[in-house]
Amino acid sequence: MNVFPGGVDSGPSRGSDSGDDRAARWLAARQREDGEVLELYHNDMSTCAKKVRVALAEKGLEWQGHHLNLRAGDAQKAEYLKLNPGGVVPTLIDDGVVVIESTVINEYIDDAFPDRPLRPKDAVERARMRLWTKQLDEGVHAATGVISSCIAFRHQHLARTPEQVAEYLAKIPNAERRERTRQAIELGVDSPQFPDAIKRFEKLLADMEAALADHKWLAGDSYSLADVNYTPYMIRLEHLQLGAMIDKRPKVKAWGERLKERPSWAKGIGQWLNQAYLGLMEEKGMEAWPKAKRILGYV
Ligand SMILES: N[C@@H](CCC(=O)N[C@@H](CS)C(=O)NCC(=O)O)C(=O)O
Repeated sequence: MNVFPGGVDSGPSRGSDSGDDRAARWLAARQREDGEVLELYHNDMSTCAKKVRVALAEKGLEWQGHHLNLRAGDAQKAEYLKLNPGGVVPTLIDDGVVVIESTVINEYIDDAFPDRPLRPKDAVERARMRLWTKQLDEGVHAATGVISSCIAFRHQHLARTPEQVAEYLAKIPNAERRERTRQAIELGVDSPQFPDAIKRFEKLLADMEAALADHKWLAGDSYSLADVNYTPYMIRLEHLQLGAMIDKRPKVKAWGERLKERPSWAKGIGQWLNQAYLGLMEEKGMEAWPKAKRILGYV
């Protein structure tokens, strides 16, 4: 199935030939004896897409990518909406089966490809893992969208014509997300949503610091989907020049460094970094920091 024939990308680099990569290819080949290739509809800088790319890398799975330009409304096209009615990335296709919602996709990947498990065996740790991933879907991801759009991404929209922006907004299927996005584009960091979104991250990081005082990874002693799923959100804070929120928490900072040392970081995030986005987030993040700092009460 190929919704956007022109948009097929090559997926993760196959250039290097480390022992890790050879093991990964062997594993992928073994798991896909039927010849089927996983397909991922994604975007280079989307947090949710990064989340799934990191999980696929942790599993050593090969995949074929279809890269969508979100600002141009690729995810709002009728063909794509048949796969993902919310008009968002990512979407995974496994042997013709369409799986949406990044948290669900990552659990699906762990179920369908049980080698190198990403969920703790212990029931308590597994419950903790789900409490972390649940929070992402119940506010933290939305807060990321608010912060990212209010600070930086609004400028990508504002560079387009008012008619294009109106069309983009009108095509957002979810009314709440449509309104959040409209306010972010029109008002930037003066959006009424901005302060609560920043504070949501402050609470999240405080909770993480407490959890990481007790164990090495978020849910316990083993690396799990909790760590996978939050990896892109930590790097987003850094890109938006909000790294001071992490720096004041030594355990979160050290955990963030451990995430970056894993080969899945380079494969799922590092090699996809888009310089145009990075430049915009850096410039606009520096402009927004004084306001963010005031909201956070940092001196
Ligand atoms: N709950 C969804 C959220 C997905 C989502 O919000 N994706 C964003 C990128 S991170 C998107 O595709 N936005 C569409 C747009 O910007 O037009 C999931 O976890 O998969």
